[in-house]
Amino acid sequence: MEKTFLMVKPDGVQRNLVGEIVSRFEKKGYQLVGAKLMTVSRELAEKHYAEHKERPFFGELVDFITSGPVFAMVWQGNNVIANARSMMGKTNPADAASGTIRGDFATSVGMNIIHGSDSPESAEREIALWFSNDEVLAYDKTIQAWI
Ligand code: IDP
Repeated sequence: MEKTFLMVKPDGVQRNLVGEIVSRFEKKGYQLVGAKLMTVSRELAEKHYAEHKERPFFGELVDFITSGPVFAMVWQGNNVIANARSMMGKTNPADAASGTIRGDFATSVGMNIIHGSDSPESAEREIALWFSNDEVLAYDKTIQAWI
């Protein structure tokens, strides 16, 4: 079953949006298989955003993601990587449709509430970077037969 890494960024935690965001993915029919509230070291932030190392906003991005607790999650389900990206909305909230998380709750690209893996390769890399094997659970839910 496909898995993805999602993270409520420090702005989302500060704005009490953890429950709202978890609820959206639960209601969609996805299964939460790993979750933790944590502070992020600069080392982890730099590894996570390594692909943006040369971008002018890299320093700002690392400062932001390490500025307060984040809520890191692993979600599982059919096509969860691409569907979670559509539920999040475009990177820049100005372009994100209403009904998406960024479209509904964010106004600036710097503080856009949520991160989600953008491909199967990044999902695999990010889950391994943020979670140990024993923090990602495998369990059955009887409701799964109805999704
Ligand atoms: P994504 O989060 O939608 O996958 P990416 O292009 O991978 O978008 O960028 C990672 C994060 O870097 C974004 O979510 C956003 O917080 C931040 N970011 C992207 N572009 C800018 C920018 O132009 N200024 C400041 N921050 C940016």
